[in-house]
Amino acid sequence: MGIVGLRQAGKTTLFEIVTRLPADLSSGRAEMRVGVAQVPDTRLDRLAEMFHPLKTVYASIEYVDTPGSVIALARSGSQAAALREVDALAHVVRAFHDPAVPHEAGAEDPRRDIENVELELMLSDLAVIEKRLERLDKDLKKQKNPMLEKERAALEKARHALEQQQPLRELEFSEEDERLLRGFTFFSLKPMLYVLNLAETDAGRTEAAEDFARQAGLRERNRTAVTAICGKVEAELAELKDEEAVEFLASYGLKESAVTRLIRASYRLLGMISFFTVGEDECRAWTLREGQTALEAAGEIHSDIQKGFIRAEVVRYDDLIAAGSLAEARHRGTLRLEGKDYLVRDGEIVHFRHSG
Ligand SMILES: Nc1nc2c(ncn2[C@@H]2O[C@H](COP(=O)(O)OP(=O)(O)O)[C@@H](O)[C@H]2O)c(=O)[nH]1
Ligand SMILES: [Mg+2]
Repeated sequence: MGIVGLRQAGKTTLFEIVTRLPADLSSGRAEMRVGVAQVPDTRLDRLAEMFHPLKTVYASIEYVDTPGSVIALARSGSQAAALREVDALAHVVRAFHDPAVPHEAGAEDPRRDIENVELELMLSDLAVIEKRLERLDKDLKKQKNPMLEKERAALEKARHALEQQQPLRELEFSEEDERLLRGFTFFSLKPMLYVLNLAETDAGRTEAAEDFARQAGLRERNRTAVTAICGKVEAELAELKDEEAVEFLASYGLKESAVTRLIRASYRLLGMISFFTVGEDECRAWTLREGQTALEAAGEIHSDIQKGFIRAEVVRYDDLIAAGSLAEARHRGTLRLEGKDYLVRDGEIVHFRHSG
């Protein structure tokens, strides 16, 4: 997930909180920085209580911090190309006021920033489309080709939307068009998480994201989510020990860190689900996309397990908790045997029977 936004919006602060990486003292660095965040999961915590494993492994998301302003970035060739590689964007939108931290566009105005950044991303996509269409027109003049015709039609549909200032993620494309367009890695087609960076005085407003989404008309938008966080409060929180953290949160009227919510929202927006493997050695969350099969799930763990796949033993999280043990779940019949094509669902505990 690429963290983008205007200058001084709080991108690096957010990046360092979610990845728990130390502050980068070489301020003004020009490169992108990559880090990994663990995805908090109370289900996995509960499974670990049941199995007392030596190790508990959470799912993870890779975040990329981008330097400077996304507006400059979208206009530059090489950095824009690097950012096109991410699966989704997290746009950090500044909603805090601090005279000591000047805002790139004057005063803070989240809706204006969202519009401006979206416009820039759409212009960048449009440039890619124009270039490709020019090429396609030349090729199609030389010779008819139904595949290229299809590509041209999909690109023209995309161009039309962008000219109406409609981001591509809001369109409905056929599966074939979606496949044709995927290779262009358009910015405005990527799922978008808006991260409102709140003022300290608003840190306790847990409804801030929902309110803003409603006011700004972001709720109905496809592949779009909104979450809120106060970068400054969370950065201080990250420095504290557990007991102190609880007290600190309470002083803002909060029960949990907003980071948990933010990482979960990222995971959902990316269309990821988790299945679990359990045992005395390890309890672990593995990542799949919705609609992937038991055979693909096996491949996530090891290619040998995939190759030697015989059956998957599957039990829903709630059923395992209700049963209290795998043996009891088997006894109750809530633990099932499934084949290769079984579609794994979020929260299932899976054990693969395999040969070799
Ligand atoms: N007052 C206040 N300052 C913040 C907040 N989040 C970040 N900052 C400050 O804003 C400045 C810019 O933050 P940074 O994360 O470097 O922004 P970036 O340019 O988008 O990477 C830093 O001095 C941060 O300490 C916040 O929630 N409240
Ligand atoms: Mg930065």
